[in-house]
Amino acid sequence: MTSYQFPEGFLWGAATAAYQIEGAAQEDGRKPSVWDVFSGIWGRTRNGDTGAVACDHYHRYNDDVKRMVELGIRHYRFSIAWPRVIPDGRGQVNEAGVDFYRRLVDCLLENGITPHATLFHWDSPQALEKRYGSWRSREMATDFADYATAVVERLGDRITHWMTLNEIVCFTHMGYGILTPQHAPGTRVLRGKDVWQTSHHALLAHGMGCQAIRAASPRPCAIALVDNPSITVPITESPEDIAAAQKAFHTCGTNGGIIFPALTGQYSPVYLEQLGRDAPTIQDGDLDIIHQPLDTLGLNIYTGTYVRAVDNARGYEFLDYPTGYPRLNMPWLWIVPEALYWGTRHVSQVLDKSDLPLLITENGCAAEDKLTAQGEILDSDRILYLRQYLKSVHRAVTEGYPLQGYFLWSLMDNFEWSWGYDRRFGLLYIDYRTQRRIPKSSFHWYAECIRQNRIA
Ligand code: GCO
Repeated sequence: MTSYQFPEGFLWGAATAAYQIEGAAQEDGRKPSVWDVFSGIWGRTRNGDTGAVACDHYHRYNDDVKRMVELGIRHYRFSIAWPRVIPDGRGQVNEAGVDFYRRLVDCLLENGITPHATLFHWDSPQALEKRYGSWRSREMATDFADYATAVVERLGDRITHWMTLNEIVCFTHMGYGILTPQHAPGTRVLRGKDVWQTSHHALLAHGMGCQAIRAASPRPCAIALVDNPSITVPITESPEDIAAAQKAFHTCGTNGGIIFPALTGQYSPVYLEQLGRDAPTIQDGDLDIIHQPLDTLGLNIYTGTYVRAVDNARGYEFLDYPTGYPRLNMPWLWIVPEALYWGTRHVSQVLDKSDLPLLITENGCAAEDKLTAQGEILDSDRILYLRQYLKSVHRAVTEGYPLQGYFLWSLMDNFEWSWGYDRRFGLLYIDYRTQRRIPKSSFHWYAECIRQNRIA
């Protein structure tokens, strides 16, 4: 019997992102992001929802930090909105926008909570979309680096944990496409290559961003990339299936073209071959810029893909989910708890980064939360999900992989991108009519895990 005790110092946290919670879209000099514009077009999001008000966290951050204290987290991951800090994308810094983050971070620090700031969680300034089509242009990378410099010069005295870009694939491959893209800016392009060029530019932005942060930080700091690789999970743990899952990690999702160049300095050769004419143009020196030393890698993992060894040219196959396979309240949210373990292990063994400290920067689920007549949310489904996934985290830690902490997505229900407010991922239920925060059962359960430093 294991008690699922975590080692001393294991870091427990929760995560959010600016556009999903802040609201105050037009306040204190903020100008529109691509998500304001995109969600403002009827039909792009469920019920026409936008982030204009969201959880009104901009005005309620004080109360939200109190909730964090009740929860017991000592680490909080949030993002900084580029269009608040540099409303036109480049040029003039809006000090009033920076001040919001000063207030927030001071409040966190006063409460013993370490801030982990993501510089970009998808809300790029609309001005740059107009100027050059955002990620379609290489200029986006230099503008991002300048924005990173502006933020770190101003906030680097109180923030020492930085994350560059969140989930490159989601704002490039989901924001640009040959068919109608689901994410902002929602740009149709002609060729697969055009899409791959956008993620290549994002990789460059990450690399230049790392250089900018290091140059601007007044204090020693830790820099992370946050990625959401597709996780291959061996259907059995036979040596053959494990080898198959490791091999398949290169070609699963977009791994070979995103996490591979970021961590190894090379697009995975097998993956490049598979891309063929869709591969991006890579200029001399790009890969060196992209491949910056990292202090931490952040992994966002919600699900996984089963793989088995077979006797074909590749030696593996991806398995479909059978009818009736359990999932939670998103079409892609298949319950595959082992993905947290295998994601961690693949970084060590497939990407050959066994010394790189890792954080789970997001894990959690949407459930069909309903308020009971007594005003409670009894989300035993979320607890079931989290408990299984945390066992997988525990296994990775116990086996000695350098996994240092876990951020639950999300602290509170929020604007779930094209799903609007229709999907709830929070530990705190938000009543959007009144902006009341109601702790769900999972909130109390997670608080107990943190208090005991074990899976409760
Ligand atoms: C991410 C997304 C989050 C989503 C969450 C649930 O980083 O994965 O940015 O913002 O809300 O993943 O889909």
